[in-house]
Amino acid sequence: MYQPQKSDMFTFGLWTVGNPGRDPFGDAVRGAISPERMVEKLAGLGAHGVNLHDNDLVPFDATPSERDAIVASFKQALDDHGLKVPMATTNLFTHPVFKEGAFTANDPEVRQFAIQKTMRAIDLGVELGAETYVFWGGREGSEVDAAKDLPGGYKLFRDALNFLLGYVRDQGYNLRFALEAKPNEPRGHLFLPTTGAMLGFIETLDHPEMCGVNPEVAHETMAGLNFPHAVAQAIDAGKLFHIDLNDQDMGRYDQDFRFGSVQIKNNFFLVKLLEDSGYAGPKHFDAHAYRTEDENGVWDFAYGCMRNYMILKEKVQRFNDDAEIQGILQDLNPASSGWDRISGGYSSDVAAAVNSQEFDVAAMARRGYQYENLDQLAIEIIMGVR
Ligand code: GLT
Ligand code: MN
Ligand code: MN
Repeated sequence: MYQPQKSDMFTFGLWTVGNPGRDPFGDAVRGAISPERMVEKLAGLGAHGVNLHDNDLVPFDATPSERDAIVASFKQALDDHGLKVPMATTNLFTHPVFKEGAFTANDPEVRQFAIQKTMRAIDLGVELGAETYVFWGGREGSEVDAAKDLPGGYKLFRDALNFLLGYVRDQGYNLRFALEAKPNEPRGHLFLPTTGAMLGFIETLDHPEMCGVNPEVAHETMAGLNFPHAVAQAIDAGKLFHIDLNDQDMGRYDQDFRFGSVQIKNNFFLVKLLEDSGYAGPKHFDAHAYRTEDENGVWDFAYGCMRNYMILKEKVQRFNDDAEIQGILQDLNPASSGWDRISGGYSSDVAAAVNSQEFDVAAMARRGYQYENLDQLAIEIIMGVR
């Protein structure tokens, strides 16, 4: 019942299951796993697809013929195991050339190189079948604000994205951009730190209709925000193009833990939001196994992410089918012809009617809302006793 199927649309990055466990204080603890083996193992576990940065597959300094051989072998593995590449992205953060930024670097040569690298990575992603292209500005930010024209940084980011939107249109690619926010790490302060900030920025681009967001659990939580609320705003705006699932303790570094391992209640409401809204895109686990793990632990981690989602999805179904809970929710949200007049839009007649309306404010203020009862019922479902 909790066994993931390809139709569940679970995906992993090559950089996630391929994470060797390096951290700022310690070296890699696991050896490299070939992309072909990752494809085979993920397909066996029930995943739908695998995502990648250009350099997860093709090394930074590969020659064109080396690139073609690597891509051909990877495509063969995808075909052999029926796995898709729904999303691709560019690594604009590992190489030292990007230490001061990529699209927002002060050095215009670095910015042009970042554009060239991204155009080539877009070509690679499209060649592999990607329909979503993620932009995570890992080095776009600052520690030393004295060195940066801050509004100018936003203009540089916009100019780069507008140019790349033009490139995608010129090539006739079927590709949408998904912008991913993060408050900090690896820079002291990253530009566009939250999903809400991204949603505002998108409307300033040349083709906002081609751009949405890729919110990540860990990133919003690092900023002390409630992740389901951020995702809700993206859904409301029609901009939830992609999602990065993982888990995270509030107030910590970017932990990227197994989905469902930390904030069970928030995870439940996140799955409820995704399922109830009919989100049909990939559910990407941007997470990695603990540093304690060998390769077997990596596959335990990957299976656990998907299994936890499936379990929470079944809990959501229970919540939605629970007559007592649904009765309370109906009481809490009564239909109202009075409100319908307001949501139907402004008119001077309705304004006059609302102005002369009489309210029993004391009775309204005395009302109880049964939230203790409702929340306890939700908790009992999540804890498996209801
Ligand atoms: C990096 C980052 C992620 C982004 C990836 C896309 S790379 O691992 O921490 O949150 O989604 O560039
Ligand atoms: Mn992260
Ligand atoms: Mn991410």
